[in-house]
Amino acid sequence: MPSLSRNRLILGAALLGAVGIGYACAGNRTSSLAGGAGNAQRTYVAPGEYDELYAFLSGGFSGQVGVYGIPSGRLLKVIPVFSQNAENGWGYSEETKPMLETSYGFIPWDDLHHTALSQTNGEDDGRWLFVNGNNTPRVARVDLTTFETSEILEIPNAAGNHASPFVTENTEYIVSSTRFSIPVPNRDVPIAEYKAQFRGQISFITADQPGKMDIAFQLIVPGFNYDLARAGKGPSAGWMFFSSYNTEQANTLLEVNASQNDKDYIAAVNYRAAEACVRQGKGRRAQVDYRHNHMDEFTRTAVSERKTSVLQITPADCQGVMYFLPTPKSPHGADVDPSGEYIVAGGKLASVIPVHSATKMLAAIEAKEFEGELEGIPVLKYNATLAGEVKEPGLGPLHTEFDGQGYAYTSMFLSSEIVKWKLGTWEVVDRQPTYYSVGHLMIPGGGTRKPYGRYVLAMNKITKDRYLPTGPELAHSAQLYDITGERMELLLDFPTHGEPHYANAIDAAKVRENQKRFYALAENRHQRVIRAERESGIERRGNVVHVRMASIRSHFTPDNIEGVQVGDTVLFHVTNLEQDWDVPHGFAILGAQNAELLIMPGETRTLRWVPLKVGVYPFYCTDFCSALHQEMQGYVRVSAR
Ligand code: CUK
Ligand code: CUA
Repeated sequence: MPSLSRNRLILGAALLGAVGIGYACAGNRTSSLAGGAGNAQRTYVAPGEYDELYAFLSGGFSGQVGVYGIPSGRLLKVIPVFSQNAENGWGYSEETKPMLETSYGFIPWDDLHHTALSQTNGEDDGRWLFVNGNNTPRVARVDLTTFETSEILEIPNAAGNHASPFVTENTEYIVSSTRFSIPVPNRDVPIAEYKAQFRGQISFITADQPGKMDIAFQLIVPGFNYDLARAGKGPSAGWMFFSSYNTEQANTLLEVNASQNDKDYIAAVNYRAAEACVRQGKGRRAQVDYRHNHMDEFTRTAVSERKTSVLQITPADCQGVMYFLPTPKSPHGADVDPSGEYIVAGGKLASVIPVHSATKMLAAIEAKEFEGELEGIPVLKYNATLAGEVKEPGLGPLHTEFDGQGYAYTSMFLSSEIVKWKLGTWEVVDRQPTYYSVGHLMIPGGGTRKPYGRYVLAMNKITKDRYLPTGPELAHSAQLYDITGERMELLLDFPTHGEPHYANAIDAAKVRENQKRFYALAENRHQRVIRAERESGIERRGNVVHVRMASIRSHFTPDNIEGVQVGDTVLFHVTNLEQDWDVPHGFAILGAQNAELLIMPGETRTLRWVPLKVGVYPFYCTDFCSALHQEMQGYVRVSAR
């Protein structure tokens, strides 16, 4: 046995050496385990007790969101957003399919990177979680009373919706910008004409009315890359700050490197000025094609509507809408501290972390301290806006969050660590290794006026030897640190669902009490609802057979169905008649092409089935609902046409 564990350590060290992760070594692993027993107590949530926080971790290429309890790291739920999810029939039931419609057709997948909680007065309010779809540009709203995706908006003139969603102080807007510049409107042009024909685009999306998300206006900007952003507050209220690079407008990164410029930029967008510009009638409506999908509250059926125009403005038409703040090499994150005074850039190839001052920026704009302009957009002087630089912080600074106690925490991708530094003095005061290459990090409320603080969560890009291996594909990892003391302390590693890029966490008290327990049957306005078993029945219309079915512990009505023919389209509209918390019923039939249904109490869900062969087909409840769950079943007879 001893030789086995020793071999594992040696193997681990060899693997790490091969990928060049300098900070990680067997020694580090051992020391991180040293405080184990005490740390275990701090993350232990006793049976029957609740976690302190809900954490929402993006699922990356899974298209979903993982909901975890903090500090335990326990997975509570996976919320499908841009995905089909067999677990609850999301994207398979007829009611949910329209949520995944886009102008490109039905797209049941996306790459979900970033989360943003709704805010009131700059604080997380626990109403909604917004997320982005990176690939086919979309943003979505998740309702935190149901933990269900309630709305998806496609974004026209976007390609690669990485820079989104960023929420403003009172959820007036969520903001999204395109990662890839493309021709606007998109058309057939030579790629080499990038500079002349390609444009960037920043969308301000109204978000405070559920079911009514839409593009308020789009700012059409030069074809640079615009990436991560934060809304301002306090002295920077009314501004958004984006990291921005590739101002060379290179269309290939093979020969012309997008990082050849010594400095890139933070793009500062004054959206109050943009609103004024729109009010003055300086926008123009452009023809586009995009979709808005939302879940109707009473029919619990998704509606997908096509939209055909969008309001656009440009910096040239709207003076004072946009400025560039020079920032060392390829900034990635652009984060605003709780006071709204400091804008921190993560220059991933830079050796310092530059911090801009909102007050100095406003004064510099007033005094016109410009070093030039880029396609008509003023470029401020570096020293005119700079508040300070964190020197030699580590390698590869990416993202910064704040604890509300005057400290900032920056993730260091290349040196695999979190670096804690002090706002104002710019001194590094602590650093702790991550296992391994950390991307985003998250402090609960860390992007708000009032951080909850207490913890920082690292979301790592490489897991290597942290967990039991599971073949070629290993679990991704998150790591929880206690930040209540002077030094950060690693408390917990936990594997995640999909790849977490970013996350938010919120005091459980702001969400827990608002949970919907069931849908009132009396309010169910689904087209084929039944409110009692006697209303159930079978109706044929041409080749379509509608079965209105009741499910209640522990039977379906009807449970013997005849008269179905090969090639018919059978629609099982199953209403769950229960009016109690935690009694879903499931529904599946032999040969079902559309997975299963999971029907919440008081809800109606529809499974579409086309039988292809004669025979007798059993159906049953898939969710263990009572002692007689196994008896909850029935038969459909399928005859030749
Ligand atoms: S990010 Cu999406 S590639 Cu730094 Cu928000 Cu990682
Ligand atoms: Cu209903 Cu099991």
